[in-house]
Amino acid sequence: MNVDIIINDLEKKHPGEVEYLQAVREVLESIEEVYNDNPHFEAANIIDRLIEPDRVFTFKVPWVDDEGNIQVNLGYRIQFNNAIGPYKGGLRFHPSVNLSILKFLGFEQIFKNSLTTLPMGGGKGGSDFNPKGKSDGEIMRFCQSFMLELWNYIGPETDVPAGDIGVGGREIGFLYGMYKKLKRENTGVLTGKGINWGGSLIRPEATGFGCVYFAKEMLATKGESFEGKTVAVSGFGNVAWGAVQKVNELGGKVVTLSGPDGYVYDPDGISGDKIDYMLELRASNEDIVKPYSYEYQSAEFHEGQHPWEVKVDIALPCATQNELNKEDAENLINNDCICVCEGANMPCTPEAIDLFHKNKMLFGPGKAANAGGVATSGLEMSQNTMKLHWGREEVDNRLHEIMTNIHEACLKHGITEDGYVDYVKGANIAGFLKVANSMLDQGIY
Ligand code: NDP
Ligand code: 2IT
Repeated sequence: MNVDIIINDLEKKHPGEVEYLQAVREVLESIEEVYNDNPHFEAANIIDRLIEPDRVFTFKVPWVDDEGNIQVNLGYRIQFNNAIGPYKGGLRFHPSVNLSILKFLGFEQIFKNSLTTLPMGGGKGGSDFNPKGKSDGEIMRFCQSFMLELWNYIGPETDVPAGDIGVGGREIGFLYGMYKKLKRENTGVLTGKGINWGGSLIRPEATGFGCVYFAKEMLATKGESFEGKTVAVSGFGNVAWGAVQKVNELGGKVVTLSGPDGYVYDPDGISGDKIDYMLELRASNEDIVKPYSYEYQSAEFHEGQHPWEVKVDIALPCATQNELNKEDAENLINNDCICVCEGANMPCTPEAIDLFHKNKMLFGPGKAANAGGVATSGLEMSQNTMKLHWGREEVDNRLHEIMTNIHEACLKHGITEDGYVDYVKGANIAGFLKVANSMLDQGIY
């Protein structure tokens, strides 16, 4: 395999799809050695078959706003790879959504889902719809129109969407209602459902909890823990909320949150009712974090800045892709940060990751560290299939065990000669091997 040639060819086919090309390059560079050591992969042309999605659906989503105007957005579903199970992955509603972003997310999801140990393939979807400032009625009408197109392509054994940026419990409810009406079936076709109608306990918290469990495992390899550590978190959405809760439980102190407008620094720590306030802030549909600094006098707001300039022991980027760049990485390193663990998908740029590796820091890549969300979606699917409902402790224990297993898999494949663990390499190889071997078993189709 020659990574540069593959990426150049891919770029010719898909010019300008920068996020997708970035995600593919990272995986190929990590697995190059294993791939070349196993000629049967090349003989089956696994790479060409893996880097293109199985299929991509794009559709128009017309809806009527509160003023009676007819709006039109673009909708997408990408079914990337189903070698190990039904396509599975979230829906993102954000104005920045385009094919490149959804293809990067769908590609990452293949390996992430493989790492969870559960039978789920990779997919992703969404829309350039902007939920900011929309009423509940507008969100409902948009979701219903979106599902009117999507329903025929998905199913509990075919493709199971869930939430991502801009899609939480409310949106999943509206989407599920329309699916059920069209399909006339009460099946677990979406995950992240409400607790009264087939949802799983812990799913809302799962990505953030899982990220902190993963960081806890990484810290333990150095004899460290969250106890007494200061932590920078970015974002203030679903993932950030779960992470902040769990850091507090484990004795750490979270001192930042961020939004597209900048970040808040709260040296007193974000705990107790401040965590509940995050939900209020998110539900306000305003998409800015600044109001936190009006609500809590202890906090200061830094407009247009990244939280990574604050001196912390641990950094958990939980907002969006490429939100932590080389300069941010230098700031963290100069401030003696020991661990960076990705709650979001691909939040650190390749240059930032290079620096973390050169400085032998603990670095947990998103496809391993944020797999707790989709893993708990998998547990929701199991409960739906069995028509059972597990208690909080049971789900949390399973999530914890899955995160520990993912950490083990990363150690197995990521340990380098000097004993440093390259978790990027570990996660990519472990995720890849299971998918590639399944593709080999199932022939060419
Ligand atoms: P939410 O919509 O709940 O929150 C996203 C947060 O990131 C918001 O605070 C959002 O603010 C902020 N954000 C979005 N774009 C930017 C930007 N360009 N600059 C700074 N902040 C930004 O989404 P989630 O918490 O669910 O998702 C966060 C990340 O975690 C994403 O990368 C997602 O793919 C990933 N993830 C989510 C999982 C899940 O189960 N939900 C599972 C695994 C990963 P705003 O809305 O104002 O833009
Ligand atoms: O990026 C992700 O893993 C998610 N948004 C969750 C996907 C899911 O199917 O639960």
